Amino acid sequence: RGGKEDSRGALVVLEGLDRCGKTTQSTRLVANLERLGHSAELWRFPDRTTSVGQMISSYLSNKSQLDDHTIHLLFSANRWEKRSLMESKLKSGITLVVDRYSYSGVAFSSAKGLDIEWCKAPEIGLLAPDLVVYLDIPPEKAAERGGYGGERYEQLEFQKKVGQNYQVLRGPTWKIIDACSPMEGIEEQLQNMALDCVKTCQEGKPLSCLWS
Ligand code: NYM
Repeated sequence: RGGKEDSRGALVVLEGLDRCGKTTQSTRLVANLERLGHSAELWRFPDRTTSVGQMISSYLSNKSQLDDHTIHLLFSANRWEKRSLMESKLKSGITLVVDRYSYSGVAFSSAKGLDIEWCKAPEIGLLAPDLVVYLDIPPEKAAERGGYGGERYEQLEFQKKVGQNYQVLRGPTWKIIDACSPMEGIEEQLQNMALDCVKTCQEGKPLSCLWS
């Protein structure tokens, strides 16, 4: 235990409302980890490159209509189709920085009125993140940031509900960063949180599964 043979990468997830700065910060985090000598990759969900991902993308851009349960299960399937690759990357020592994960799945779908436990069920058995960083922004502030891009869900009233659902999902692996503070400060806090997490994973912290 704690020996080099147990060394694995960390699963770091960034969550937050649309336009909270997740994409910028996850990109910077990967660059910073690599600069410090860690192997790291940037992942995102939905992964729009797969055939399931293309169905999701077409739904998000209002080019297709799907029942709320159906699209929920597609988002989940999109994570399941990546699960084994995710596990093998982590086991080979690569840290994965993931822009959105199961928490987005649950927070967004339950904002439409779906039962939260029903929403969590298909996520059971996916890999549990070692760290979830929530970039906290008031929905009104997020809406001011250059406007929403016009995809489905990018509306103030909906985002308020999503924010409330995220609060319900918060657990012990969550860390909150004020997304309205200066960008450099966010970058530094995020880097320090991730480095601590990478260290505990290198020291042999076992991989676990959702929801734990
Ligand atoms: N989204 C994302 C969901 O509704 N369920 C999910 O499981 C995931 C991963 O898709 N508004 C929503 C949140 C976003 C949208 O994400 C697309 P992005 O980060 O804009 O590509």
